[in-house]
Amino acid sequence: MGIVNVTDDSFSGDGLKGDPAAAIAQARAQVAAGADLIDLGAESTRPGAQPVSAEQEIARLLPVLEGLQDLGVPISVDTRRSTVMRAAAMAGAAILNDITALEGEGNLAAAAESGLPVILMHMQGEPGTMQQAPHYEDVVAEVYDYLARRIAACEAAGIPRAKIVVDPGFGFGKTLQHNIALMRGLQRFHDLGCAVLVGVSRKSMIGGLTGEAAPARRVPGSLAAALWAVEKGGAQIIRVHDVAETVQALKVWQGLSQELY
Ligand code: 8Y7
Repeated sequence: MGIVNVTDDSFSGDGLKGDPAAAIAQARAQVAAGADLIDLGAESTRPGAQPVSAEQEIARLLPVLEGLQDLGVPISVDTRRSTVMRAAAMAGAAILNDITALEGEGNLAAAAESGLPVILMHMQGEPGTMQQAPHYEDVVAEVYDYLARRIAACEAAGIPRAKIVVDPGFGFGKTLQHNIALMRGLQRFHDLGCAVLVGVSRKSMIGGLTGEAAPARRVPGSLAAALWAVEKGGAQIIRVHDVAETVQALKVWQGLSQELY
């Protein structure tokens, strides 16, 4: 899954300043590089980021969705708002990616009515303050139980388990130790009966393990984490900034592991 941001800033320094043409070109380049999905987001959750209204979010997303009707791969829309979910679904979005696991007002209903698959991500706290003091007794068990409860809420709202992807939410209210524990415990999440998504591309976890402060220089570490998540954790979807690099790494891993030759 290639990441395309139409925000004024982003965690990874690739914010495209709300320019639809640049976002469209980036999505097409990622598909050419081998992306099977594109995740499109218009709201930065970075601490201190400018708040974006629902109207602005929709105004940024729609021209990009319209410009990518013929993209050839499904587009997920990263949003926490039910109004944005409805507008995105109307404009051709194929998946809803909600970092609040559809906890927002009306989100379960909007997602169910859309009939689209959903990505449920775990987060402790709120984006602006979640990294101040993350705390868990048993991070894997707590994140697992939270996702199990959100799957149950989805099913009660009419979203079948077959349309749900789960995501432990790396970096969202987690210390380096929590992120490492979740990576090591990733296999456990398959008991939920859903596809598992991992998003660690250029994140602080890579910085914490390497000492590399600049997100743009965390590509090699992100590749190592992606391979680990697939090999040891059985992750089915890897959310990344660097599609060509990740696809090449995965092709080598697949060639070596699956007796294709
Ligand atoms: C994730 C995400 C971000 C993630 C899912 C970044 C929107 C931060 N991270 N969505 N979004 N999972 N499902 O560094 O890990 O890309 S934003």
